[in-house]
Amino acid sequence: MSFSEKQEALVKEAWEIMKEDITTLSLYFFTQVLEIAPAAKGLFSFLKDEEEIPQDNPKLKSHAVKVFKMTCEAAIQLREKGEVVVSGSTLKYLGSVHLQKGIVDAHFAVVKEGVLRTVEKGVGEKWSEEMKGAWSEAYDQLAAAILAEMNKEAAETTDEP
Ligand code: ISQ
Repeated sequence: MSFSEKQEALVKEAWEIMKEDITTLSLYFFTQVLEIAPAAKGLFSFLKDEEEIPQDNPKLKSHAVKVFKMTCEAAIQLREKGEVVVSGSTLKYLGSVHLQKGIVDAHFAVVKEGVLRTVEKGVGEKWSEEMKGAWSEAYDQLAAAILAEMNKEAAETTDEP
């Protein structure tokens, strides 16, 4: 899988704009995902009893920022590192937690839609098909890396006597 210099530049351009308003955009990201898939509220202890998505819940805010920032940083570093690198966590942990929550391919597609909608909102008139392509590719590589860890852990668990 390749990530071109142009794609890297587009992802970085978007990040420079989005980082100014990271909390609002991260909440927008989570809200989008939970609007597409309301059942995903059940995945989070701080959301499972909520009807509406609370915009002022500090736990939600900090988790949303952590996840969205990590996604952006993985995209920014992709070309330089030549692989998905996550900061503030490890791929092994992400594989393990998603496996434990019963996450499957289709869930990653929902979160992808949330990421793309958020970047579109964040960058405004800078949004383009090319920028969408760059974020799609970066996201697909992050999702593939997490899914690979999930499969690895699932295989290890099954192998145990
Ligand atoms: C899981 N992983 C990343 C982002 C998410 C956003 C909303 C719900 C679940 C999520």
